[in-house]
Amino acid sequence: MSNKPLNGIKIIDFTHVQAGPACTQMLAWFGADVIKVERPGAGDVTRSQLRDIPNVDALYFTMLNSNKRSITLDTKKPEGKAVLEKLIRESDVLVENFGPGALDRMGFTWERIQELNPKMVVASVKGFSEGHHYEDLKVYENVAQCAGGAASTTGWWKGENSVPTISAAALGDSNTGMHLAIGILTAIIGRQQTGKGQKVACSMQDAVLNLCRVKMRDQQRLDSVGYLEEYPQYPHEMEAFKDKVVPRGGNAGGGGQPGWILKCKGWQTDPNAYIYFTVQGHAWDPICDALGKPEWKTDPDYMTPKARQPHIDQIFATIEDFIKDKTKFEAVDIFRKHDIPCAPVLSMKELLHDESLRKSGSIVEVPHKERGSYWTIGSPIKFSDLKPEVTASPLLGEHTEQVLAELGYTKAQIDNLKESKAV
Ligand code: CAO
Repeated sequence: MSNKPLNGIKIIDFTHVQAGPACTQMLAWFGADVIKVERPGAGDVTRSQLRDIPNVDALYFTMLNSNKRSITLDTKKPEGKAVLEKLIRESDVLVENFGPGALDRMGFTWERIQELNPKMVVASVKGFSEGHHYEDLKVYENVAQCAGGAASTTGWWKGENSVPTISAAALGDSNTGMHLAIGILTAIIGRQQTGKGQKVACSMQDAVLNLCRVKMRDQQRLDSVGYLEEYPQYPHEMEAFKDKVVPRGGNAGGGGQPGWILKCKGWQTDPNAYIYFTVQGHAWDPICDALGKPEWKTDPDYMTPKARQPHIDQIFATIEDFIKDKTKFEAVDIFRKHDIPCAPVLSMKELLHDESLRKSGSIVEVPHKERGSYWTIGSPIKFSDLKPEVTASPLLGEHTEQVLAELGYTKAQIDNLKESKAV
């Protein structure tokens, strides 16, 4: 294996489902030795969830656990605890996303871990942060999206579908894992200065809220100004602001630039025949040129963003009319020549087969012992001197004997551990 920046960092990966595994997978891509610790016989629940091939690790597992090693260990048995203690003594980081208190109940409190290895970084994902009035709650993705402000601000503000809405993007799970990865790397750098490890925690609520920063901005603007001029409710549906609660904005831009999802040729039958179009404030002239509407450049009703806002629906309707005989790709090809920020709405099928994504390593095919091969999402972070290579997720307990041998266990001791069902 070529030299990678995190080579030499040993991580006990006590994670399951998505939030924790996404974090440790990324650290494994960058060179860390990530040892996934799983319950004998069962393993991470995602191994068997939503299987597409009988008796083979599900894609849910393989796509979140590449580049790791797997050992089985019953950490509630004394023999299993002893193995974990040895591992803790020899590792740099322990990452976990158990329900609240589970690690303590297992006997591995922060104090105990510090006794075993004062240099250890212990990183946790929980639903809510320590001391929060909901700290005892177990949390999954959509719960976090509701608790972190994403659901109340996503979706439609009128009609029968005007309910808080969940994003398909894993804002609660993988996003929290990415935050945690930053925390772990920071603690490792901190340890270089102090010689000591520390506890790193990221709650799913906080990680979602961190991505909803602009909505918290809007709440404060609403409190002081009384309305939000870039929201689709302004200026024709001002009653949406009367309670001074940030309303859902449909597909509006969210920043200072109005935007919307617009229909292209074929939208009647293709659910993704759309583009996202942004009316960038200072780039109005190119939009007028692209649409063949030069008169709008000097029309006082259209010249400034403020003047345009009351007509924004009509502007979007005009653009839709212009692209109604063009596919989403043809439409983008026209607008890109005018430097207009826009993109086609891409389906998962299109993304999976996207040549550019495959070329850049963002979508990769990985050989797997039991599946044949599978496609997964590679590192979204690109480096000039590191090309993360994605290797298969481990089978359950594939590396148990190897890791135990590295910890100094003899063949006879390993057999004893197997007999006691501790591994
Ligand atoms: N050996 C022995 N016991 C083990 C073990 C092992 N190798 N690995 C886990 N366990 C035990 C734990 O110690 C715990 O035991 P107790 O509850 O008796 O102390 C038990 O397994 C269950 O752990 P859990 O509470 O984490 O599992 P759950 O399925 O009930 O809950 C989840 C799952 C995700 C809701 C919960 O873990 C959670 O809230 N995690 C924090 C937030 C989070 O990360 N959520 C996102 C998950 S990604 O969608």
